[in-house]
Amino acid sequence: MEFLQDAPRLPHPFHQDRLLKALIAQRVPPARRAALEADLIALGDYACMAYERRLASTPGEPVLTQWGPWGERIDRIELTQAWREGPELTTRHAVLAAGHDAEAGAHGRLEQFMRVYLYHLASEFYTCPLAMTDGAATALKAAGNKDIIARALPHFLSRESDRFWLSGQWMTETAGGSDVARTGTVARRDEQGQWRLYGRKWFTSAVVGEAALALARPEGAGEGTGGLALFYVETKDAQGRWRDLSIDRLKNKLGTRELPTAEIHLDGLPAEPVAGLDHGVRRVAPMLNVTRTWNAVCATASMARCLALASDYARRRQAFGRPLIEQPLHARTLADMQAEFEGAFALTFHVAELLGQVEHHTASPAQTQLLRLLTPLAKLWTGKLSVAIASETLECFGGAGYIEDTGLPQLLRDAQVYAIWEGTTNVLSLDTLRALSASSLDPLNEEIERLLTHHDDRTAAEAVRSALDRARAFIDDCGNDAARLQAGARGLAITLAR
Ligand code: MFK
Ligand code: FAD
Repeated sequence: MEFLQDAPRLPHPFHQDRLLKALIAQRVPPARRAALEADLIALGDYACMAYERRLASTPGEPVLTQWGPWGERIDRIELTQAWREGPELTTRHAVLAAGHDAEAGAHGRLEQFMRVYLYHLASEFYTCPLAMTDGAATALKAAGNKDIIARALPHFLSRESDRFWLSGQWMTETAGGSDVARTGTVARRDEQGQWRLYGRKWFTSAVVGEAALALARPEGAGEGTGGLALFYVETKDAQGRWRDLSIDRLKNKLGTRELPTAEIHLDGLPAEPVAGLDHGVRRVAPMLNVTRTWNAVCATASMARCLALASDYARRRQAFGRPLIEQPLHARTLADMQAEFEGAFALTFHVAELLGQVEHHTASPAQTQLLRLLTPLAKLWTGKLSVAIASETLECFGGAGYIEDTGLPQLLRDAQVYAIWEGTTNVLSLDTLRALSASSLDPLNEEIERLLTHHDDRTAAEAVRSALDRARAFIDDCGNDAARLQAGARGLAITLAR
């Protein structure tokens, strides 16, 4: 009989996840575990179902229809099945709302990001607009505009799908995505005093969202990011029709193909300033830091999926007389990947926990500073590592890893986005310098010493101390030479992250 290779099977993402269970045991109060685990099991079940469904059918993609049968502009987008299921599933299991749950307090963020971690791969990047909605809720709370908070947050944080709204994050334009100072979108008051936005946004990922936070320059304002304002917009009228915006096209992307990322024109879209008419970047920063945390969690979830499949396959595939897992070099390859992944997992969930502590004012000043530093580090390091691990995973499957209907190539294509959006590796390396320049390294040292003493791991303690010493020496050595400091920023950031 002809040989047929056993396909890899996906272990249950919650029941079989040793790291996640250990994290719950260590960091989640016993009284909160049952409710959390019920949601994690349900999201794990959904992930298993989605994995089988993906293999059984051709993956879907969103479709934009711009014109109706009689010539009217409609810009209707049909979404994939996972996207249609997203609102009901994620509100039921509080994938977003858990992070803002008053009862959970400082633990809310950790519990939320465990849900995100289990849901992400099944979501077909519905997590992207969820992240932006979470970021919008966080930025609006920080800005303190009572009217907008009262209007938007009951929707953004809803646990009922029919009330739930998604928010976009409209920053990138043709002239600049990293350098948003080049924003060309203009805000102008109409005769009734209503602000309206005019311009072109070049990448809008939650184009189906009901709201967005958008950067625009009020007419007559100065140049640079200081002259930008942050605006809150609602995209649809009471009948569900687009208000004063048109969708030019959906992007034809390397990966994240189920995510409808659009180019749009704003043609007088009504808008409200979130807080004042300047310093838009400062005001959007809380959103950036939250979406960067989501990015790190989702990149880590992609690594977990890669390792789960590669490890399972290594037990099913034979070469040279034994299963791959019994070949010392293959076992070593997987172990190296696992070690890198576990480091990324620890870093990422430490950021998630710190975020909750800072938001609930239970963090020390040193922990607050550590969060500011670790957020770009976690984002940039997991972004890069997820591509390396996805690439190695494909190789672990040999030729099968290169073949589309195994579903494996998509892991690599999708991973490439984590390093690009929400600040590229270089931009986040420079943000690391920004975070470091805001204060000295001493409180960081103290906090890291405290963590390492707690973990009682001398080798790790020495490695971290030596990385910090090297970072400090490099910064001191650069003195006022900004060009040298910037040129070394990526090396510095990656050393610190690892
Ligand atoms: C599935 C996974 C989920 C992920 C979903 C992702 C969806 C994808 C959506 C997107 O990609 S949205 C677009 C994301 N775009 C970016 O992330 C922009 C990248 N560029 C930067 O981050 C630049 O560094 C930046 C635009 C911030 C540079 O602007 P500036 O004005 O030249 O910087 P400047 O003057 O240093 O900073 C202005 C203020 O912001 C300063 O505060 P002050 O006004 O009080 O002095 C900075 O301290 C503050 N700031 C900047 N970055 C900050 C920050 N504050 C806190 N945290 C930060 N990260
Ligand atoms: P550029 O800024 O032109 O960067 C090009 C290169 O130059 C990069 O390698 C960068 O690291 C490097 N570089 C830039 N400045 C420096 C510097 N000072 N020093 C060293 N190197 C530097 N944006 C939104 O606003 N909303 C969205 O919903 C959204 N969705 C997206 C979805 C997808 C799938 C993708 C791919 C992008 C999305 N983006 C979105 C856009 C994304 O945030 C930008 O593409 C990203 O911030 C980079 O900007 P850019 O494309 O203009 O590249």
